[in-house]
Amino acid sequence: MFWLISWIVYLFGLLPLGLVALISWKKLKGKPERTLQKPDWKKDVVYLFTFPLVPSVRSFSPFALKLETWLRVAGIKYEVVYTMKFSKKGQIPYIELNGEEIADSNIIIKTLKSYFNKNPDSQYSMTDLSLAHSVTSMVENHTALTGFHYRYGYKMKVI
Ligand SMILES: N[C@@H](CCC(=O)N[C@@H](CS)C(=O)NCC(=O)O)C(=O)O
Repeated sequence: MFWLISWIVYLFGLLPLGLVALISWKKLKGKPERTLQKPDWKKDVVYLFTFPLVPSVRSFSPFALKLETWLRVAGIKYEVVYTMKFSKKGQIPYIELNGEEIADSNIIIKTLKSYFNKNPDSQYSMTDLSLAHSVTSMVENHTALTGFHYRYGYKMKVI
């Protein structure tokens, strides 16, 4: 083993060993634990984390707009917390419910439907729900990206 290390050092210098040491140290150290944004939460209140308000629309995040609208339609008690801090998945919106962070609007809706036993879609047929699923998928995974490209690619002022 020692001869291998000395040959590596001889051929490449200390750089590869330094890199291996750095990667191992980072892996051993692990990720810093995330702390709750709302440590003083109340039971069964949904804390919705979203971008701060802008003058022209309720939210400039389409996903946050969808989620907040769904919360209102479902009649679930929620509080909005404006933030620029992203979720553990690196996105906004996300919620904290009873001290637990849940990210991704679709996962949040699915979780809340089952936790609060609320389903505003219950009167729709399987055909309607399938169509809605396809349209949501198309809009969120494709159309929205075109909008983001327009907004950030062409319209965002470079500071
Ligand atoms: N699938 C996610 C998408 C959320 C999303 O893309 N949010 C945007 C803001 S509107 C974001 O956080 N983008 C940052 C990134 O993806 O790095 C959801 O439904 O919540």
